[in-house]
Amino acid sequence: MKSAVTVSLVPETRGGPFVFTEGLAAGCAAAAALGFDAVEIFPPGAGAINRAELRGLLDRHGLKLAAMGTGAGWVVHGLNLTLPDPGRRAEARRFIREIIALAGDFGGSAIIGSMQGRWGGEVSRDQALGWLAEALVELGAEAARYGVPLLYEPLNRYETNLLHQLGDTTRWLERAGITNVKLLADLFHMNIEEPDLARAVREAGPAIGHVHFADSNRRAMGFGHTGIAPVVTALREIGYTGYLSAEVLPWPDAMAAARQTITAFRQATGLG
Ligand code: LER
Ligand code: MN
Repeated sequence: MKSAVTVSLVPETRGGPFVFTEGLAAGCAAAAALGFDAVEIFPPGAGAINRAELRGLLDRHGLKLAAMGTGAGWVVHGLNLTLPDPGRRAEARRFIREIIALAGDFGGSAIIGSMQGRWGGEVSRDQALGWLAEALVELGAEAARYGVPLLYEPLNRYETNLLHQLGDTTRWLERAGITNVKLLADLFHMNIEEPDLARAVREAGPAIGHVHFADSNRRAMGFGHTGIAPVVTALREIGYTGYLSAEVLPWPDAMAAARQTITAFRQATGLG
């Protein structure tokens, strides 16, 4: 397993669960200084990232790109994959495709979290899940062109009403015939939705492609009450070799949250 930490470049996410928010250069420097393997970047859009600058920063600091979030499509532009307007859904897919291409050039996966949207009003649950499935088929195929999976993240009940648990999501992906899409297991959402985190990990097995490493209160691991040892044991049992990526509140401040994360990562995994 490998360690990663989030860097958000979107001013609207201040106050949200992103560790570093002072720019790409500062975020990469801090991540490398603390010994992280990788950064997970939350960009305002694909066009906001200068590829040469990102390449230079990753190379200079010996970092990898763990993944890239697409949520700015929702937070900044109000787009998502289950909006009733077909034009807006198409815009949402275009926004995500561009991030898949950008992240893919760096060997990283794009994340569909808040871009999944929700059902309600004129949109039934079946209709929303149908549109989401269509989008994941198309975007999963796009990610395959870069040799990476697309990551789909079940969120807790306060953020979506579509899919909340790893098990339900795995079964839905299978039923819908969606390929090259892996689960993002966010331990914060799972703490709300899963009866047993380790069991959920074991049951999802190879379907898991990425982990958001957050404690019960969305602070750095160790600052809440999640028992991480059984979760890491379960991840080992399923042969997980991906990232434990800190998508956590910068509490009490960004450096302290990052330092606590890497300490907890080392204690829990014996790695790094
Ligand atoms: C949102 O709560 C979340 O967990 C993010 O990873 C989604 O983009
Ligand atoms: Mn997450």
